[in-house]
Amino acid sequence: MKVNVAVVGATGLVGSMMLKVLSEENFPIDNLYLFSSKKSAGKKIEYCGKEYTVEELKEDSFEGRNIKIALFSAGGAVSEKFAPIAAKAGVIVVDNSSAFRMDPEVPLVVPEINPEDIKMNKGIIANPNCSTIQSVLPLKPIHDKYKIKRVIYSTYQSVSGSGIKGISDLEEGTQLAYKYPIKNNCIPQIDVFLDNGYSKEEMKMINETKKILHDDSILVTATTVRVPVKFSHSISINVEVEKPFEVEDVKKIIGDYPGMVLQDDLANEVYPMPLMAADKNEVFVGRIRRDFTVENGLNLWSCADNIRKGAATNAVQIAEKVLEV
Ligand code: 11C
Repeated sequence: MKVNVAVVGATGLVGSMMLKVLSEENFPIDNLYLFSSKKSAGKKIEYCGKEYTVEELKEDSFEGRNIKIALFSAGGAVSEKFAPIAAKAGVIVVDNSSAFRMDPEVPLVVPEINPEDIKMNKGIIANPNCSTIQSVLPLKPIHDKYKIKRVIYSTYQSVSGSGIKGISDLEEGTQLAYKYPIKNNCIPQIDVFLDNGYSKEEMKMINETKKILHDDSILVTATTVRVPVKFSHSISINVEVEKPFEVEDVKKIIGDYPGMVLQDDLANEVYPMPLMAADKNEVFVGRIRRDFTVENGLNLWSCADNIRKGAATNAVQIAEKVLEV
């Protein structure tokens, strides 16, 4: 059955990728509606050989159009205002912003991990932060089998996480997205700092991990860093589990899990890298090895395209699940 679909923020980096992934997935679209701010309204966008005009998002944009699903990626303020309006009009919103992620009434979904949470939606489903998605995927089979006690994230995040301005800072040296030059540099600040000394990005990773894995007992800490890479985030993940494990088994359960590709062949110097993960929908995991400093410790390395699996692909996969339930 074909449905009417809207993309809010259609002219942005993630919005454009949402359209690309929708077409790659042959998403069953009847009518497509594209929305943006007033500034970008009127732009023409081609989708599957047909030209669409981007409309300015207004309070009545969702009325009388029988829109089944709206993918939102226009920032937190737009989501805060318009996602409830859309939900009230009967639309199911898949929201890529952080506005509703920690709302107990809103499911936070990685389709390979907790698709059943979609059923409890009241009109809004949240798409997690990009760094969280590619971290919780390898953690899920480990947690199911060995029960995770503690996680330490150290991230190496690409400039595309800051949108077009981040790419411009790397390629043109503009300093629109960051206070400091990003070329030849690493910036240990992603988003604003909070009173507890952590950045907002670090707290997103900490809180979203527990919510997606349905386990508040897991201890999580994070350091998030911007690096001069265009696409794909990389995360070093240190894990401590309750039960003894064999490294080979951890490799197997990660390789067997949907949505992930195991790249771990030291003899041939094979491991995930952002350059190779870019423009792919999967999460690539490797460098899986024992952490000898604690009883049941493990180190691993995850790379994924932050605009695809970290944002657009995960949102479209949620939308596909919505049609299934
Ligand atoms: C970054 N992770 O790389 C951020 C971008 O909460 O969805 C995505 C922010 C979010 O800068």
